[in-house]
Amino acid sequence: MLHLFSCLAESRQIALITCLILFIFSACTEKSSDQDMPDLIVPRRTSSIKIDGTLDEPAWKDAARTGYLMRSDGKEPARQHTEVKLTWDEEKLYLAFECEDEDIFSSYTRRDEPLYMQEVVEVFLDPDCDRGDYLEFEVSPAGIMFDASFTARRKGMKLSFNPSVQVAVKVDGTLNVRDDLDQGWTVELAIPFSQLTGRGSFPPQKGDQWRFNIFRIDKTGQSGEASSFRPTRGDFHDLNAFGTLRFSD
Ligand SMILES: [Ca+2]
Ligand SMILES: [Ca+2]
Ligand SMILES: [Ca+2]
Repeated sequence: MLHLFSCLAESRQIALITCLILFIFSACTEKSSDQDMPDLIVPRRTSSIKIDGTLDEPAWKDAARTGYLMRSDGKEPARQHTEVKLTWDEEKLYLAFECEDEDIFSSYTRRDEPLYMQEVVEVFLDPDCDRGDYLEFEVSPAGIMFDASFTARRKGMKLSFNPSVQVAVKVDGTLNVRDDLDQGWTVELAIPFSQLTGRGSFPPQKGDQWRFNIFRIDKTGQSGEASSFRPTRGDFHDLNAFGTLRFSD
C-alpha cells in the first residue's frame, strides 16, 4: 500500500514537472513566435517603381500579397475587396492598395485631418516588435495623408510626425459624386526608412521582422465596412492583434 502511495506521489511529481516543462516551452515558443513564423515575407523590389498610382511595374507582380483583407472581425472577406502588396529596398517600404469601390468619396483636403472618419486605407508599423511605440500612415482616395507616431497604444499621438512619404492615388470612377457607380481606387505609397522615428532600427536588414497591420474603412452608400489584414479584436490600435512581416531578398 505504502509503495502504491509513493508511486502515486512520484507520478504526480512527474506530471507536475512535465506540466512545468510544457509551460516553459510554450512561453518560450510564444516569445519567439515573432521571429519564427512571419505572416508575410516581403521581397526586395525587382524593378524601379514610379509612384503614380498605376500598379504596372514588374516589382508589383513580384511583391508580397496580403490576399483580400477580411472584415475586421476576421470572419469573412469584406464585401468590397481590397488587396495590398508590399516590397522594399534599402531606402523605402513600398505599399500598393487595390480597392474595389462602387462609391468613392472623401471631403478632407489637408494632411492629418481625421481621414479615418470617412474612406481610407491604413498601415500601422511596430518596427521593433515591442508592442509599444508604433507609426500610423493613412491615405484617402483624394490622395491626402494622415501620419502620426504613438508612444504606446493610443497614447502620445504626435501629428507633427510628417516624413517625406511619396503617395499617389488613381481613382477609377468619380470622386465625391455619390449617385453614380464607381469601380475602385489604387494607392501607391513609398515610406522612407531614414525618416521613421521610435525605437526601431532603420533601415531594416534582410531577415529583420516588424509587426504591422493593414486596414481599410469603406463607407459606400449608407453602409460601412472595416477590413484588415489581421483581425483587430475591436481596436485597430491593438498591437497584440498585429501580424508580422519579414524583410527578405
Ligand atoms: Ca506605379
Ligand atoms: Ca502627421
Ligand atoms: Ca466607398
